[in-house]
Amino acid sequence: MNFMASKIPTPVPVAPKTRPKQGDDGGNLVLERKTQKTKPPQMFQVVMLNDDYTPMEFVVVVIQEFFSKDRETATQIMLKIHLDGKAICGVYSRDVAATKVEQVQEAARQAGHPLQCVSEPVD
Ligand code: TYC
Repeated sequence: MNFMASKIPTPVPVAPKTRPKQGDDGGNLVLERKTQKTKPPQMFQVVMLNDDYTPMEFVVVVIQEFFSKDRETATQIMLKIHLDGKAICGVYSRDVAATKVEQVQEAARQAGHPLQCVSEPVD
């Protein structure tokens, strides 16, 4: 039996040699720079308000805990609130700012202090 006779080589397709036409990218991916369309999200500042009753130490601890400030920075912010009536504790996305306000309000409620803070859009 002649095994070699049944082994017909399969023709390998060869790509035709083509030259890119005028204005053709020759099959390459062309990336075009587009003008940025997405605006950065609106940010919200959490503003804490002064009152006559909440202990200074409580405010310092709240600012440390919920706004991730060290004790010195938290004390400076607390004193600014005490002297100016209010101060910004941090700037966040809408949802994070709303959560901070809830956390502060819940901590104040549990401790029986009238401490208030609000979230407001940054211009
Ligand atoms: N004014 C308060 C006092 O004299 C202290 C205080 C500071 C309260 C900041 C609230 O957000 C506040 N005990």
